[in-house]
Amino acid sequence: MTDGIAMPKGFLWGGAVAAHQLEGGWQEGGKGVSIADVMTAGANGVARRVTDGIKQGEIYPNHWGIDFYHRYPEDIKLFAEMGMTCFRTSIAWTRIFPNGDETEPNEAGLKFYDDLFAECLKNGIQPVVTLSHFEMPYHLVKAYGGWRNRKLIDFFLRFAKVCFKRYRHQVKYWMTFNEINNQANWRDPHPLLQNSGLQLTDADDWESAMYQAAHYEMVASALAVKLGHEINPDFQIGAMIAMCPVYPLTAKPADVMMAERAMQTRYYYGDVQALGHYPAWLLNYWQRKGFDIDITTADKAILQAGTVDYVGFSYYMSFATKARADNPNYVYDEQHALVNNPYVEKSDWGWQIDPIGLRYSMNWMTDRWHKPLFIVENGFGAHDKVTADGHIHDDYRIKYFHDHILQMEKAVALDGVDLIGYTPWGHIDLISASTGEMAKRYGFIYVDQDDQGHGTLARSRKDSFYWFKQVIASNGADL
Ligand code: BGP
Repeated sequence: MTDGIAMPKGFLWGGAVAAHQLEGGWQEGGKGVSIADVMTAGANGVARRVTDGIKQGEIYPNHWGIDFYHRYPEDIKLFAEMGMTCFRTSIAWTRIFPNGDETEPNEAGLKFYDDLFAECLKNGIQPVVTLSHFEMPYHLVKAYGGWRNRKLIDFFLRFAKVCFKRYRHQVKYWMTFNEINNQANWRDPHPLLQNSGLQLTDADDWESAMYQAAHYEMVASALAVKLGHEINPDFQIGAMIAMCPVYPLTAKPADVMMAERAMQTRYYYGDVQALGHYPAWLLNYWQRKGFDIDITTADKAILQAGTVDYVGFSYYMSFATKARADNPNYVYDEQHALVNNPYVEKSDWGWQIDPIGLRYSMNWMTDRWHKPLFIVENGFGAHDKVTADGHIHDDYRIKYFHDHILQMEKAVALDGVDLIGYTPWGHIDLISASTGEMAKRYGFIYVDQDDQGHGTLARSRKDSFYWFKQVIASNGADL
């Protein structure tokens, strides 16, 4: 179709991954064990688990990823063939500080990213880097209790400083914590552990523990923003928010209020990171609950001084909610507050497909945070089939991207949203973060591997590869 609207000159088109979901090589080059390395495979509705260290007989798909650690030169050639001008990945914290609390970094790990970024730049692709993407050193969980401990701020800053200094000429766009708000959304132990390294016991009040951990992460993020600008004033350092707008199921005022509270709860992180302070409703809520969150006067100044340059976000789906009589104060608890939205379709994994929700979100964030935006994840996880002709005809993925990119373009061209770029998630098939499956594929590039890690690992181009190539070549005009 040719209904697209060209993006402004210099708009970044790329793809996005995270180190632990594709690199493999989990014990190479002196790498330490990350939280992702002790997460088992899930599948068929069975959730992933975090084991206490590496256990015999368990499957840990992040150990092998798609072997990008060894194959990246070949993969980057394919990215360049597609026309990508940027590539979002993370720096595995455990390659640089294997345990997280060392004072000196691991040179072999730093060298790996020297080479990776050089290979990208050689191919006309600028790296966009997330510092922490669900892969903190496992040792920091065991020895310090993860982000419930203020000491983590220093460990993260040391890691950030080493990366900022080492790659100051190769990387301009950075993000501190991937989907920092996810830990508050799902309100179950897995994301809390995955993102914040919180191993909760029955004695813990999970909710205040979560707010405390998030606060330390946001202080660390704000300090990193300030430090990064000192190291290179041209750095652009962003937040990274998982954006799933929550709609009221009906126009009943109580449903609208519930949806508003859902948005406030899911996105207060953006308020803190972009505006530099906590919103009134949350301070009031903590007071009513009797939560005594450790927030010092110095912390408040740090948050104010370290607001982000832009807001990176992932967008996959929207949600809907409604008020309940047993919840008169509109407390948002995501596990119990969401309802089916009859107006949108769903993926095989139940993720609601809502292209207009992307445009809506872009408007909402622009109005609220007044920062440039960067879509650093968007995509369609699906079961792909290699057909008799040896190809993957993923017209469903093309349709998903067509519809979302069109809404993105309207937000820029018709609503005045300032957007830096667009990096579809998992543009090369990789290990799913939530399920540990290989079968949940997002890529334009197919990787021959199954959930058990069997396969040739050969890469091939799906139909969507050629489609996205033409989108990039036309700067978004030819969808
Ligand atoms: C986001 C994460 C990614 C990624 C993506 C798709 O939440 O930032 O790491 O994996 O979602 O999710 P999944 O892999 O669970 O399908």
